[in-house]
Amino acid sequence: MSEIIATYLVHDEKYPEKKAEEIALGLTVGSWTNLPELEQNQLRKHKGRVVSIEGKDSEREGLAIIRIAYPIINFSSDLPAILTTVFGKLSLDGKIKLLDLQFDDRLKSHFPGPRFGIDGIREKINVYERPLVMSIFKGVLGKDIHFLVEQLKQQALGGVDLVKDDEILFENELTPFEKRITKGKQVLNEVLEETGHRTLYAVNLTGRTSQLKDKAKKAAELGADLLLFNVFSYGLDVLQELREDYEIGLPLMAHPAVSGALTSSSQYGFSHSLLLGKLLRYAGADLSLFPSPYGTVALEKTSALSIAAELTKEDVYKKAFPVPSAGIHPGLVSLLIRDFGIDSVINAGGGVHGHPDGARGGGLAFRQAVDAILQGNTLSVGAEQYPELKKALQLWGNAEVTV
Ligand code: 1AE
Repeated sequence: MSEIIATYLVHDEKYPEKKAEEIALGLTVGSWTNLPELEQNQLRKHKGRVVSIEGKDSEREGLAIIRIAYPIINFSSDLPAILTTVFGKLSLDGKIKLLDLQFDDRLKSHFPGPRFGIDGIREKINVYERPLVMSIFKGVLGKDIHFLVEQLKQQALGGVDLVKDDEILFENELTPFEKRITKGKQVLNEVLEETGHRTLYAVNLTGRTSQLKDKAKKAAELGADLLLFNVFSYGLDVLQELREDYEIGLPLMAHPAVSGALTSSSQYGFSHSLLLGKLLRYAGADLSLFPSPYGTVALEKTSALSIAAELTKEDVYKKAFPVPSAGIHPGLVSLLIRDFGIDSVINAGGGVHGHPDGARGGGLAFRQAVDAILQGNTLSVGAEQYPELKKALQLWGNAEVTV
């Protein structure tokens, strides 16, 4: 029988065996023991199965890992149905965290994975041998399109590969969505002609859910490069809808806004690897942003690495880019490359715009830091050769490691 296996961490549970049986029964057929034999037989194929219980003798009393298998005949093959089955009412029932979901091949066939993935994004910009560098618009609320375009130009002149909208930039009269795409495209083409460097722009897809697909199609018609999407404000299934629409056909960059409310507790919610890694990849994100272990909004290193592992491990789906973010500056580049490898995106807002030479200087400093590390040098040695990198390290410091 085809099943999905959910792994839970339970706290303060004196009788994990009992809890596991309650879950297996309660989230599937409910109470059935008093039903007539015929009905019991009919319900048997729908009943959840306790796969394992670990840590029942744990010294840390009450902490256990429980695995439950749910028959896939119980739900339709979509994330809303799956999540409601495995973590619907249960998410409200005591100290319980959903760590992982194991889909079998039949169930996986209902999920698209990234349309482009790491290889597809690399092909778009013809960059293969290094991490990509991304910069974020900053301070654009209340500013007009000329300001935005100039900021985009400066970032691109610094040699970054991607520029993303700030996730808090929504539809507005000064910098409307369509104008951002057309004017952005124009200036990035000018930079391409001038420097030979191609930068892609991820425009923030926002607004009511019912309008998203039409807006995304319009973006594709206008020649947008990528869509940034605040997926956790909408839901994973909305991301999947965007991914599966061939008329949209654009790479999707998933922003983690709101996800902290679902992942941060050690006792409740989802694991980081499941929500920001596995499920985003299955639903179709090409890039997943998450807090790095070193910046201003830091994740524990094991959590950040577990997200990256889910996005990049061998699977039937294309790999998605890990984008460890928040408070990133050039002095962290050696750590980022050591921990996330070259198949990652180094992403910074303040660390680009706050450079003494402006956004262009900030972009250059990041690219120089990457070059220095990949040439086998330390950042300090790179700084002797590159003035912009030197200024960045003087300003923000240098978490020097040998990669
Ligand atoms: C985890 C998301 C990071 C993000 O979106 C953002 O705007 C970061 O900005 P900085 O690099 O911390 O200035």
